[in-house]
Formats: sequence, structure tokens, C-alpha cells
Amino acid sequence: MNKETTKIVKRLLASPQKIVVVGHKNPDGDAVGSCLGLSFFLNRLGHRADVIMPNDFPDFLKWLPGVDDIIIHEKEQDRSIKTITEASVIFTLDFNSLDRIGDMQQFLEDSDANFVMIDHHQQPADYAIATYSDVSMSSTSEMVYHFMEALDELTALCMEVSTQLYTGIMTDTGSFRFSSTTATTHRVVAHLIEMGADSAKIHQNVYDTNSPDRMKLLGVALNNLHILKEYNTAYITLTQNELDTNNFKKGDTEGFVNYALSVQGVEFAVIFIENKQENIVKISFRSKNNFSVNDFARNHYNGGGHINAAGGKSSQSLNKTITEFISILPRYKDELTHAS
Ligand SMILES: [Mn+2]
Repeated sequence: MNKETTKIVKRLLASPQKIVVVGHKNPDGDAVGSCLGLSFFLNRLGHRADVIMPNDFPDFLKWLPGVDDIIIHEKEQDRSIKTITEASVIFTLDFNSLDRIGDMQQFLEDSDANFVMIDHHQQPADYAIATYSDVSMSSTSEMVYHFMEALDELTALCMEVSTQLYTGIMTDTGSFRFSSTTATTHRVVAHLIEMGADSAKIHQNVYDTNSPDRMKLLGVALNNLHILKEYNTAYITLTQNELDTNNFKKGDTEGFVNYALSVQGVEFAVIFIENKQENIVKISFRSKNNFSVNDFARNHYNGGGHINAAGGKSSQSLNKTITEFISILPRYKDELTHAS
């Protein structure tokens, strides 16, 4: 975090504040870990910080310290709105545009609070008085650590904050394997372990939580794996019917796309998931090396994200979506075959 931003934040936090910490819709490990970590930290500094999430988050995060106090806007609207209205400072974490928080958007826009953004996604919007944005960062949770460091408050690291931030960094780096994982990331994580994060236990809590239904659905997904060797591309499809027969629960398909990316030689992996309720096909993109799925998702699928991980959607049928996808690939053949 640069000096100017640090100065603004220090001024904002010079006296006890009522603070709201907000994560994005469909919160992931990084959103939940970073928001909890920051709120515990701010509370330790003598502020009153509450975490609000637009909607619920996956069960594999529900063991984290502090999860029971998270306000889920979708479930407790009145409490959420009251908390937002009373806040003097609002931190927005792991997203950078207010349209990423669903129905909460209007309440944040109506607020007179000072906004602070901590985020590592591309193209941050301009709503915050202090914007700490760094796309080279592994995770927002790592940024919360650097935020504490910039404020000279790393002594406030406790077992809880270490556990929360470790979980966010671990999940957003695919367990420290994505290229965004730097030597600094490992130094941060080492410090978190020293301060009480139990890495083996956190891995178990997060990853060894598969339901039999999810494993069966994974079997279906792997059966639907298609390899387009010519383009170093692999994709997986899941129909609504396949989801239904395997008692799909939200979050069950999380990470499936990585199996496609793990096929030898594959540089670009996609999963297409039919969603009859919203009448769309949800799409996740992953890549290795220099192929930008952020650009690909922005250009063709109304989405975006990071260079190696992005999301998007299509309002066509699943079959049409696939046909169209395959028809786009030749334009990227050079990039896809000369990547690395
Ligand atoms: Mn993140």
C-alpha cells in the first residue's frame, strides 16, 4: 500500500469508527477470509467492525473464527441496512465495482461513509477515498496482511486473524500453486503459521469436505470432458438435468474446471454449467501462462476476472453456447498454441 493511501487510511482510523466490511456476491474463501481477518484486526484496534456479505457462502468456510457474526444481507436485510446506514467507514474487499454486490449496491451508494477498497482484480472503479488495488497480489487476504503492515500493526496478528488470512490466501492461490504466488506470499504465510494458523488443519477443513453427491457429480463432469487438441483447450459441460440427478448444491461444481486444466498440454480450460432458473449458462475459464481468460471472458461472455481465472455467462442454450465457443477458438489459435 503506498504512502498516500496509508496516510488517508490512518486519518480515517485515527479515532474509533463504526466500520462495515463488505465482500462480493457469492463470497469465496478469499472474500470471507479477508473480510473476517480485517474486521477482527479493526476490532482489536478499538473500532466496531461488522462483516456483511450480499449472500451466503459455502459450508467449507463455516468453521472459520467469526463466521457466526457475519451478516448475510439476503437473509437479514433490515439488520444489514441499519448497519450500513450507521457506518462511518466502509471497506470493500475482493471486488472493485459496486455492481458486484447485488441488491446491496443501492444501500452502499446511498451511504455517506468513507469507502476504502482493498482488492486485486483488474480495472478498479473510482468510488473509494482510499484505493489499495494491486493486480499482482495473490489474494485480497494477502493484501490485508500488507495493509496491517503498512499501518505498523502486525503485532495485532492473532491466531484468529492468521487463520482467516491463511484460508483466504490458500484458497485463492489453489494452495499456493498459481503464478500469483510469490516469495512474498510464502513469507506472509510463514508468518501467519508462526502466529497460529494451523496449515494442515485448515487444508483438511476446507478440502476434505466432499459430499458423496459432489463426487458423483464430478464423475459426470469428467465423463463430459472434451479435449480440443488443436487449440490446447479442454471443456466440460453440465446440464441442469445432470445437476438435478446428483442433488446439486451450490458450490458443488467449484474447482471442477481445474480438472480440465490439469490435462497434459491443455492451456485453456472451460466449464459450461446450465442454469435453468436464471436461464443462462454459467461459464468459468482457466488458463496457464499468458493466455488471458480475463480478455476472453470480457470480449465474448460478459464477464472478466484475472488473466488465468475468469467467469462469464451466455444467454443462449447450452448447445448453442458450445457451438459458438468452438467457432470462436480459431481466432485464438496462435495465442493458444504459442502460449507458455
Ligand atoms: Mn480474491
